Amino acid sequence: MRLLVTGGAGFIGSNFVHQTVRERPDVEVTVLDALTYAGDEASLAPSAGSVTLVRGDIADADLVDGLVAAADVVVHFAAESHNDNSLSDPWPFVQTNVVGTYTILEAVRRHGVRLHHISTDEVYGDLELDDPAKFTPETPYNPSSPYSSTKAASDLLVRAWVRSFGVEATISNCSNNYGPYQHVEKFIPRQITNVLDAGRPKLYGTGENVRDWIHVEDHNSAVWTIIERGRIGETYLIGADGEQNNKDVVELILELTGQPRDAYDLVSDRPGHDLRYAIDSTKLREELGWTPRYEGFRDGLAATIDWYRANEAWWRPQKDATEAKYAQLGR
Ligand code: NAD
Ligand code: TDX
Repeated sequence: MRLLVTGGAGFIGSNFVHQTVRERPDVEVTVLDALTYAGDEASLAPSAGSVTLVRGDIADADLVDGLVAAADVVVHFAAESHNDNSLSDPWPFVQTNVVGTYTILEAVRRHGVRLHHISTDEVYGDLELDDPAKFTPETPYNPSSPYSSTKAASDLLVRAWVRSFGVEATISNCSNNYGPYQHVEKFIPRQITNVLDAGRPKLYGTGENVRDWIHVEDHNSAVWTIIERGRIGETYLIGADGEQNNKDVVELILELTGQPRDAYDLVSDRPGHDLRYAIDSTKLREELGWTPRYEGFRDGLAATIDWYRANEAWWRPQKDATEAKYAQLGR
């Protein structure tokens, strides 16, 4: 199989590439990545000899056309992915997430190539803290931020291209990922690297917001399950029943790094901050037989802390610029 991975130098995409190279030596992997601030060639280092990296933009129709024509399957991870950035400057989110996905769709339509589109649970909006409900594939779309609204738009484009043009695509909407190679702007790596830097974790608001955490390896094993066994035109929700509020996560990071559990700062809240996400992954588990392998969040988080401790050379170049951006926002 010839596989084109967009966004393969980012967090989830690079982990997907490593998992693929490790477990499926018969797959020929090409990565298309613009290497924005969020993409890093160094994230692909462990698989360097086994993949081809093309630096380019998913909205570049000519480039995309040639790469898609030479592929059997496209897995589309590339996106602008950070909510806080989308509040400061929404335009790159419209350009990459909407126009970029449109460009990929037109290429797979022309060449009859199978597409798997990677999306997020944030397209469903948020849930109340005390609501037992979870998101299901039937939950109406109700995105809150420029980031999530452009991801919702990209999902709807994929659905329309399936129905109108017979494009062979599947979609997955996953909950919050954690693990190696995640940019230090994101919640868990930001707090881990703050502590490793003798700084303090920064909790937005009161820290009550709930996220449904999944290890990135489990997300990617689900993506492979859907590529191999998913029904064309279907949407699968990926989650591992990992609900935690942000305060509990910060306290656990502090405990695992030997710090007092109250050694964090409360900072100003994110505007429009979604309260709670929770995924019901019954369809993926029952229809396709997928199960997550990472059982305990505590063990996964401890391993992630060890990874950041051992890989300072990877995250250090991004840290100061990231914190300078947060300082401007008062967060
Ligand atoms: P990331 O920001 O770490 O990586 C995104 C990658 O896309 C980077 O390598 C970047 O260089 C590349 N990219 C950005 N714009 C591009 C363009 N115009 N052309 C080519 N490449 C471009 O993001 P991530 O956290 O790895 O997320 C990957 C995908 O998974 C996204 O589609 C995101 O919406 C989705 N997702 C993420 C999470 C999460 O918790 N991180 C959860 C659910 C879904
Ligand atoms: O310093 C922080 N302090 C804090 O309390 C940061 C950076 C975040 N937070 C809070 C905001 C959220 O409630 O932590 C939670 C997680 O924040 P992010 O890591 O920014 O993730 P989130 O906004 O939940 O979105 C993530 O999950 C869904 C990814 O960034 C998206 O790409 C994915 O679609």
